[in-house]
Parts: sequence; structure tokens; C-alpha cells
Amino acid sequence: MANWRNTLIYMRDREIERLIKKEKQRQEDELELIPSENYASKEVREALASFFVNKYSEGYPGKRYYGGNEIVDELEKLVIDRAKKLFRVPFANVQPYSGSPANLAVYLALCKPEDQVIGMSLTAGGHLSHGHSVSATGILFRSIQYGLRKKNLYVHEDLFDYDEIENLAKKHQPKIIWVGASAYPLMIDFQKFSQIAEKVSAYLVADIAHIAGLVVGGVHPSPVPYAHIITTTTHKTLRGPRGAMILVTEKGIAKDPGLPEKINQAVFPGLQGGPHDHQIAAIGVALYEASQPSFKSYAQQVVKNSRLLAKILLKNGLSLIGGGSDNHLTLVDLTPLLGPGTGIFVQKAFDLVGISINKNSVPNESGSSFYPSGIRLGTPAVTSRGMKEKEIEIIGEKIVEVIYLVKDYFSSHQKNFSFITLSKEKKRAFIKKFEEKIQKNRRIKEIKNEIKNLARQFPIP
Ligand code: DSN
Repeated sequence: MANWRNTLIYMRDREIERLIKKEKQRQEDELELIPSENYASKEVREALASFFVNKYSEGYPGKRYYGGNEIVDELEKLVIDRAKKLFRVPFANVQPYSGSPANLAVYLALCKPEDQVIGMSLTAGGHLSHGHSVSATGILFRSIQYGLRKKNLYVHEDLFDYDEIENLAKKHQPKIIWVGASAYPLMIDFQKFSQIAEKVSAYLVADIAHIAGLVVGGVHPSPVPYAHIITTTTHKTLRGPRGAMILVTEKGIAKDPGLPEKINQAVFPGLQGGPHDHQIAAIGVALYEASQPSFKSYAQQVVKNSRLLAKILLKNGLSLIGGGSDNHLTLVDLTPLLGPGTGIFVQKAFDLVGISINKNSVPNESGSSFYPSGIRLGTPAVTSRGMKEKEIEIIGEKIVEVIYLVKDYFSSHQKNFSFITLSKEKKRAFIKKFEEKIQKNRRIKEIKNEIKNLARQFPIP
């Protein structure tokens, strides 16, 4: 009798199995402070690995191209309903594969090639898909980018330069104004952006990928009353699988009743093929989890933890963009302490102690896109593990210690040493030498063990 276990394709793949185990161990033993990462629940991961992975279902509920989609229809309708209810919007598309395709679908729905758009620049904390020149969104559409204000960036107050954004909008008359960031540590005032968009009759599109979980958790104002369209990934503060959603608000439908249909058409057949039904199932689970009262406490704790972490860093002489944190992340500008382009050294040192962070551009960057001058630290993942103020105090101390170990290394070089002015080869050689040296540092080895001991007390789901 035929047995699927006998067919070659179903043989056990020990190599991938080994890597999965290794990655699990890494996640268990280390701390995750990349602000866009999180731990999805076991239920979310089970939905991702469910039988929905086997299905093709181009189209939308009730309008599929292939047979066998009755249950998929039920699934997608349920997930759409959950998204609409949770975000309080009249329309949701849950098929985008991820954030950048979701954003591209919005351009496709609203613009013709060469239409004018405005978005926040990557170095100021925006996103590639908000019209960066290397992204399809900056290649296919005429894109103007806005930044933050030029001065006083370490002050704890709104850093957007609304006059600049309004002037750009009036001058360029964009179809879309994007609002939303991947490295902005304070609250975003969606109303102010909406007032500018109204003046030039542009669509205001809010990309809330980073803060979606904070919005549904009630700790960040919602863009729903102000934006026409909202996009979000589902795997950051929302704590779901990798994926995305596009929402249309009442305001969006009032501006253009055809928006929901335009968005659906843009996602499929405009941009994508068959939706990832297993991903949609897992998004459904995440939306269910995010609608529970416990998720509100989670979102509150994410912000409490981030505020505290920022406070510890400030107290220890670090320079923070926005002078602190009011959301889930902190953006440290290393320029005053280590010089331009030095984020990579701190990231490497953190890798050695088992803390994942990422080097990041800072506004008015004086390094480069590959060698930016900042680091981004976020609390969504450690908070999902149950860490609170007590643990953040410990983590904050370690972070400060590691950064000052890097500073000691830099201080051992001649005065006025500037990494960013070295040639490409010299930069590489300098980094290599740094890595060799720092990994032998006694404290680095000790901190790695201290981090592991802490991490193991807070299992990952
Ligand atoms: N890569 C994401 C982040 O880290 O913010 C943005 O897409």
C-alpha cells in the first residue's frame, strides 16, 4: 500500500531540523531588542503550520478561481471581520504578503506611474516603501521625502516639521501623503498630518506597522479618524505572523466610495497571486489575541518598559533622539559618544553578549546608510516574555556597560580618530580588529552568561 512516508519528498530533513532547533535555542538564550520583532504565540505558529498551507485561493470570499475554497472563504471572512472590529474600520484586506507589498498595493490603487507622492525619508526614521529612491515606490512614482526638524533633536517633544511638510505638499500637490515611521520614538500626531492632506486634497495613508499593537492596546492614538487608508504589518507589536493588512476608514470611503474595491483589485490581481491562507489563519489568531483584555496590559507594559529603558540610557549620558521614548522604541544617537558611522560596533558588541539590536540611521545622519550612527532598541519582544521594570533595570545596565566598553576601545585610539573617514578597506580592517579584540574582553564573556541566565528565566512561547 502506498505510504506518503515512503516517497522521497517526505523524507525527514535533518539539516533544516537542526537549524530550527538551533534558532529556537538562540531565541531562548538571548534577548531580542529589535523594535520590529516579537514572539508569536504557539497558537499563531500552529495556524501558520496548518493545512491551510496547502491551498490555492486566488480571488476573494465568494469569488475564487479554484474549487475547494468553502472553508478558506469562511476563514478569510472571519479574519476580515476581526480586523474591522479591532481597528474600528469598515473595510479590511488581509491578503498582503507583507508590509512593503501592502504599501505598493496602495500606490497601485491610488496612483498612476509618475504621480507625485510624499513620505518620510528613511534616514529620518521613515520606510523604504514610503518613496525611497531605491524602492519601486520611488522608481515608479515621483517621490518627495520629508525629514524631521533640523535642530534640537534630543528634546522630548514632537520632532516633525509641519511647516516643511505643508510647504512640500503645497508645492508638489501629491496624490498620497504617507505618515508612519520605523524609527520614531514618540507619539505621532495624525491629526496634524490630516490637516495638511486636507489642504491639498491628498490621500493620507498611515503606515502603523510599528505601532499597530499599541494602537489596539490603547496606548497610542489611532489614525482611524484622520487617515483615509491604514496599512500595517502583523508581526511587530501586533505579535502575529509575518504578514500585513490594508484598512480603509469611514473617512476614506467618504472621500472615495470606490476605495475598498480599488484596494482589493490592487492586491489581487494587481500585485499578488494566491493569498497565503495559512498566514491569514495565523493573522486571525493574532487578532483574536489582540482583542483580549490581557493585550491591553501587554501594550501598556511595552511602553512602560521602553520609557524606563530610555530613562536609564539618558541617566548614563547617552543621546536619545526625541529625548526619550513614548512608544515601544528608543533611538540612540552614538555620534556624540563614538562619532559618525559607529552603530555597527555597538551592534557587533551586543551580538557577542546575546542581545539583538540593530544599527540605524539617525536624523541628519553624518555616517552612511551602511554605516549609520545610531542604534534602535525596542521592548515589544522582551515584554512578551513577561519582563517588567525589574528586568529592564538589569538590561539597561548591561546595555550601558556594553556601549561604554565600545567607547573604551575607541578611546584607546588617537584623539580625533574618525571611523567614517577611513577608506573602505581600512574600515573593514578596523571592524575586524575590533571584533577580535572585544570578543576576548572578560566582561563581554561574563555579560553573555548574565544575559543567558536572565533570558532562561523567561521562556519564549
Ligand atoms: N524591517 C522593518 C523594521 O525593522 O522596522 C521595517 O520594515
